[in-house]
Amino acid sequence: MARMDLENKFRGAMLGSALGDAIGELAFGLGDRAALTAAVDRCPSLVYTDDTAMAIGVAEVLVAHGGLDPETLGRRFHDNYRREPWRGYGPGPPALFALVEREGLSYAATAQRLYGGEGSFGNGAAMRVTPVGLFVSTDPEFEDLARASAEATHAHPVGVDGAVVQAAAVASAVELDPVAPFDAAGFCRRLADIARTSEMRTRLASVERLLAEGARPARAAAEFGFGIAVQDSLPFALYAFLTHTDSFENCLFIAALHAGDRDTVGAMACAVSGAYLGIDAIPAEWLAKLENRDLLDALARRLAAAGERRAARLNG
Ligand code: AR6
Ligand code: MG
Repeated sequence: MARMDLENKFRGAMLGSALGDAIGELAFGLGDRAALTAAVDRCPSLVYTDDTAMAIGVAEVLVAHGGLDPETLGRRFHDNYRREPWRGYGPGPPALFALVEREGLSYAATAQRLYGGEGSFGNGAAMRVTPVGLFVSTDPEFEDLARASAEATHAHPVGVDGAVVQAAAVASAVELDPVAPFDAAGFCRRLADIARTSEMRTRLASVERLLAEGARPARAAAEFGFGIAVQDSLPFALYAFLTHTDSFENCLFIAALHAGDRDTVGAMACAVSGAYLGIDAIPAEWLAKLENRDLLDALARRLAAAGERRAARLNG
């Protein structure tokens, strides 16, 4: 893919995900599209939450080091959390950081001690994985890098699997031509092939079935549930994208107005939509209000350049 096309898609994914996060956060308590549009119009600035703060951490490490490992990434998350603890983090990451400070173990080893020793299956590893999906595209190391990015904070196999599946969704969306016909069932099946846990595979099969049945968003949301677990929230985010592949706005409204975990479902769905449709599909008035837009934009461009250098190295 030419650099311009690639940049267009990378910017669409990074800025799109941040908008899904910020607008999803505004959507809590709102019932319909008119109310959410009015809330966005009233807002002077669209402020993102932990989802985007952590995605920025992942992107910063990837562009600085040309790769990542759980320890380097854990340190970056920890530093960014110290600067902005108010971003709305789930309980897991702050507990992890406190434990690392107290006991001095590695981030990955400490992550294994959370939640009674089973590790987190929250959607935190999936919500922030967009830069990995962009950076590695669909090359053979893709799964290792997605896995390593999760393991800094999430040790539960389902929590890690969610990150691998979401990274694959972003990577596939980059590869696909938005003008060609879209095979939603095929997209789902490829993700199910990549998933390692029966929980994620079963849920991806449900997404495919709901699409075939033409299920309305309320039914899909009720089937997946409204929780923060990645096996509940990621399938609904994929449903929102796959039922509205032609419109970033419609994807965002479905994700933000029907999900339980609105900011994170927005972030995940809109990362994939933005990666598929590119930045030009995102409403300019939303982009104009996005907090730290220039930083996100610069990271997306640097990821595109780094991803290209990496592809050249792998191919040559
Ligand atoms: N057993 C029971 N509940 C669990 C388990 C487990 N093994 N793992 C996770 N949970 P956490 P995150 C539940 O704290 O994944 C922000 O609002 C538990 O209820 O690891 O980074 C973001 O915007 C726990 O509180 O954090 C996202 O919405 C929850 O999953 C979200 O938080 C989250 O897991 C990201 O959370
Ligand atoms: Mg959040």
